[in-house]
Amino acid sequence: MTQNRIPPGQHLAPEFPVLDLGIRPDISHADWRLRLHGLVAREVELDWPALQALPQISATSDFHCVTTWSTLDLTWEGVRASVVLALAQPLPEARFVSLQGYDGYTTNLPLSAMLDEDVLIAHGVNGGPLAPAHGGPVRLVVPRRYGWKSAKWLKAIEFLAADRPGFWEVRGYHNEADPWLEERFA
Ligand SMILES: Nc1nc2c(c(=O)[nH]1)N[C@H]1C(S)=C(S)[C@@H](COP(=O)(O)O)O[C@H]1N2
Ligand SMILES: [Mo]
Repeated sequence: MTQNRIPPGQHLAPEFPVLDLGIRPDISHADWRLRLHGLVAREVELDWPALQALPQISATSDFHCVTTWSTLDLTWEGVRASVVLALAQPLPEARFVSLQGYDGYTTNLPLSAMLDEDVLIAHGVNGGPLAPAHGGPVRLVVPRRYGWKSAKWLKAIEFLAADRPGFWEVRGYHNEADPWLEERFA
């Protein structure tokens, strides 16, 4: 059964690898903020207690990095991205989001993809808090896209009318990043 859960060109990693640009920001729970801005009716700055006060869920999904490793059955704890985004009341013109991490990393998604029910703003994985190396205190998890769309150390979500390619997207990675279609490079 595991086999048909591994997208083409991927292989199973022995554990959950760590991959990023090598800048690992050290953000305490007390210092963490998530800013929602751009085409919104209400700009929001969420802190750790405010995130904890939202409805918490736990959801299991698979993770596929474009460098060909996959990790199955990661159980994430956090808040549905759709719940967080609704706080800002996105304007009708908003059709894309730009995600920014505390390391300066950016990536982009259609707003509709951010609203998929399996997209999580996560602060825990596999029964423990999200380790700093995996993007703690808080990261995005987008199971239906290659891992580079799952921004670690999540700092800001900007709502846009026009798409704005992120760090890897401007360096030749595919804008859509569906692992089942092998959308690796543009
Ligand atoms: N802020 C930030 N998020 C990031 C990255 C990064 O360099 N910076 N790398 C991406 C890539 S390419 C992958 S595969 C995943 C890896 O997540 P992991 O280190 O928890 O396995 O994080 C993604 N999110
Ligand atoms: Mo990746």
